[in-house]
Order: sequence, then structure tokens, then C-alpha cells
Amino acid sequence: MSHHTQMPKETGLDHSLKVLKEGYPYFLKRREEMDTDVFETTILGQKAYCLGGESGAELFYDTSKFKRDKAMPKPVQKVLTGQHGVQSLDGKKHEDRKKMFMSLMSPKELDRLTTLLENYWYQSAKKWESMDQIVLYDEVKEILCRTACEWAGVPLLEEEVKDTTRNLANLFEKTASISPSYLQGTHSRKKLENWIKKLVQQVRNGELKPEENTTLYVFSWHRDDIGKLMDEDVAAVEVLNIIRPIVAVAIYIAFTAQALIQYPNEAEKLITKGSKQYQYFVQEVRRFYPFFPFQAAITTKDFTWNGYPFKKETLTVLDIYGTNHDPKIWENADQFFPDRFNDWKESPFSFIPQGGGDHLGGHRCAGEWITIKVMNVCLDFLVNQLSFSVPKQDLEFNLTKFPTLPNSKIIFSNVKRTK
Ligand code: HEM
Ligand code: MYR
Repeated sequence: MSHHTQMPKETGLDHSLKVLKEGYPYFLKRREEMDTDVFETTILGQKAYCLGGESGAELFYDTSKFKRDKAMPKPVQKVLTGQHGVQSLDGKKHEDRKKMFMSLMSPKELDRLTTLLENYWYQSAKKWESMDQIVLYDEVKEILCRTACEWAGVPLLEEEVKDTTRNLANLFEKTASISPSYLQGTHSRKKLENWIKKLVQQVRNGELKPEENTTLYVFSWHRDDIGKLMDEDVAAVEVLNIIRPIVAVAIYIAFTAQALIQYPNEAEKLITKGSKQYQYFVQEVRRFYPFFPFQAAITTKDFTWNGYPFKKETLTVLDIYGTNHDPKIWENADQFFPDRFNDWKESPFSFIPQGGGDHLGGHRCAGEWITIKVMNVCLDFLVNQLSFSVPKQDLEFNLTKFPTLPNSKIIFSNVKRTK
């Protein structure tokens, strides 16, 4: 007989509004109050388990107990992720699809992306020299849109750059906003899916011949375990699952710049301490700043964990932000301190800005290495290849916006290239 204990529980009717009102810290606040890595609450009109901390994350990524099919709320699918993509798959189907994504992530392909990115940064920086001031976040979104499309083998004309950047950004900027802004998100998704779907058709009928190592080629010709090509709609969703999040790295670049401005002592160390310090800085930006707030799954069976009974078919939420700020894992968790990564004992479940567990065997972010690479390249540019002034501006960020961003979006003036 297993011994059952009552799971800590937040009482009351439905707490969805509290999640929206309190924002990123909602789950950690409850976990600290109840001193627990797991508690039960009611959100989206249903009972839900909330997991966080190292032990909670480890449980969440146990694929014998949780599935992703139908876990993501529909409004999120209709804007951010699309439907029937890798995020919603389980078991063998997921493994096959995830292998397809990870096949793009070789060091050689990351180098190709780096070269494109450096080139577009350089061109933009030249343009900035003749401007009074720039909004860094907006500029970087455009740089990353050009980089992502070219890297993915997706043709993009100069006159399409502005609209495409805006539509891709709408997918992650408007997901969690209230209408009519949300409707712009659904509209952008429809447009983008139609666009990419046509390109997949053209690849398949031979009208368009992207390089064989590119996303567009690989995804258009990928055959699953039973030898079937993906539906055109699904192929479009998956190509967007590459180019959208590359553009979203702009949010981390805005926070990187915010950190350079707010923590001049840490910025100074980059100049005196060399390349390892860049890696610590990037990791600390990913830990410290709020981005992907939480992830959802559904229990596949009844089971007991640490004495707590879990019921089958129950929504379960992983607290990403709170795990990265968990005082049980991180000393002075609310301080920006890159050197903490100097002697960090690497664990797949304590540092989870882009999900935890395993890339191939689980749902951990397929683009984590791209993200880190892009952030390193941009940090180097900001520190070593540009000079700029920082006019008075509002650098705060609002913890109740998903995703959030420094309010000013980072304004630079007097931008000059130093190399
Ligand atoms: C999944 C965060 C960038 C592609 C995820 C997940 C998170 C995440 C939290 C879900 C993990 C889970 O389900 O347990 C982020 C953040 C990024 C980022 C904060 C910064 C911008 C990227 C990039 C790419 C990418 C650059 C591709 C080039 C994916 C894909 C998945 C995913 C394909 C689905 C994986 C699966 O379901 O197996 N990401 N990501 N992401 N990410 Fe990212
Ligand atoms: C991407 O996949 O494009 C990168 C990260 C985008 C983050 C957007 C976060 C706001 C949406 C909240 C979703 C909650 C999921 C249950």
C-alpha cells in the first residue's frame, strides 16, 4: 500500500485571473508560501497541478506520466505554435519529428547561421550611423528575420522584409494579449502559413530548389517512420517553428542590452575576462530575465509521486520562470550575477529557460544552441563592435505581460561602428 498525503492546494474558484494579474512570479509565490514543488489549483476552469523546482521539472519531463497532445490551450496554438506541430506530438511520432528538427542543428549549420547574422548586423550598423537614434528591439527583429529566412532557404524579397518581420513577431507578441490585438496574431499566422505552404508545394513540384541542407528542403522532403511526407499545412507549421523563434531571440537581445546598461560592472568584466565570461553572461540573461513563463502537459495515468496522488487526464503546468528563480536552486536568485555559471553543476532540470530534460528524447527546445549562439554573436557586437549613447529611457519591464520586454525597447543614439 502506498501512503497518500494531501497535495498542497490553493483553494477558491478559478485562479486564471490571478495568474494574469500577478504574472511570471505567480507560481513561485505559491510554492514558497506552501513550501512545496507541487500544488493543486484551478485554472482555465479545471483542476491543474503546478510543478516547479528541480524535482518538479524532473517529474514533468517523465514521458511515461505526461503527454502533450491537447495540452497547449487552443488560443496559444492558433497564434504562437500552430496546430499539429512537434509541440503537440508524443511517443514515436514525436521522436521522428524531433529528429528532423535536430538534424538542422549541426555545428556546421550553426556556423552558417553565424556568418549570415554577422553580415546583416554589419549592414544594419552601417545604416544606424546615419540615424539620430534606433530602437534596438525593432532593428534586431528585422536582422533576425533576414537571417532566419536565408538560413532556412526561404526566399524573401527586400520589399517583403518589413511585413514578414511584423507578422512573425505578431506570433509571439500577440499570443497572450486580449483582442483585437490577439486577432492580429491569428491573421498573421494564416498569412504566414499560406506563404510557406506555397513554398513547400513549389519545392515538391520542382519549381523551387533550396539548398539540400536548409530547413525548407529538409522539411519538404522529410518522410516519417511509415514513409509518408508531411501534410503541406504541417510542413508550413514546422518551418515557422524554425523562423518564428529565431526572430523571438530579439527579446533576449533587448534584455542583453538592458543588462549591459544596468550592470556596468558585469559589462566591464566582458572586456577584461575574455570569452568564458560571454558564455556566463548569456546564460545569466537566459536565467534572470522572464521569457517563456510556463509549459503545459496532461497526465496519462493515475500515479503517486512523493506520496501525492495524481489523477489521469489532468492539466499540469511547469513553472519555468520560477524554477530559474528558485532560491532552493539559485543563491541570491534575484540578483544578476553571471559568475554563478562559473562553477554551476549542470543539471537538465534546474536551469530551464527553454525547457528541461533531453532535446531528442523529450520536448526541450530544439533551438537552444541556436539561441545561445545568436546571443553570443549579438553580445560581442554590442560590446566590441559598436559605440552608442544611451538616452534617458524607461528600462523597466512589466512582469504581468507575456512575453515582456524593457518598456523602451532599448533606444541607442550616436551609433558608430568601432571595427
Ligand atoms: C520548444 C523556449 C528559441 C524551436 C521550446 C520550449 C520552450 C522554448 C520553453 C518548450 C519546452 C517544452 O515543451 O518542454 C524558447 C525560448 C527561445 C526559443 C525562450 C528564445 C527565443 C527557439 C529557437 C528555435 C526553437 C531559436 C528554432 C530555431 C523550438 C521547437 C520547440 C521548442 C521546435 C518544440 C520542441 C518539442 O516539442 O519537442 N522552446 N525557445 N526555439 N523550441 Fe524554443
Ligand atoms: C517561440 O517559440 O517563438 C519562442 C518563445 C516565445 C515565447 C512567448 C511566450 C508567451 C506565451 C505564453 C504561452 C504559455 C504556454 C502555456
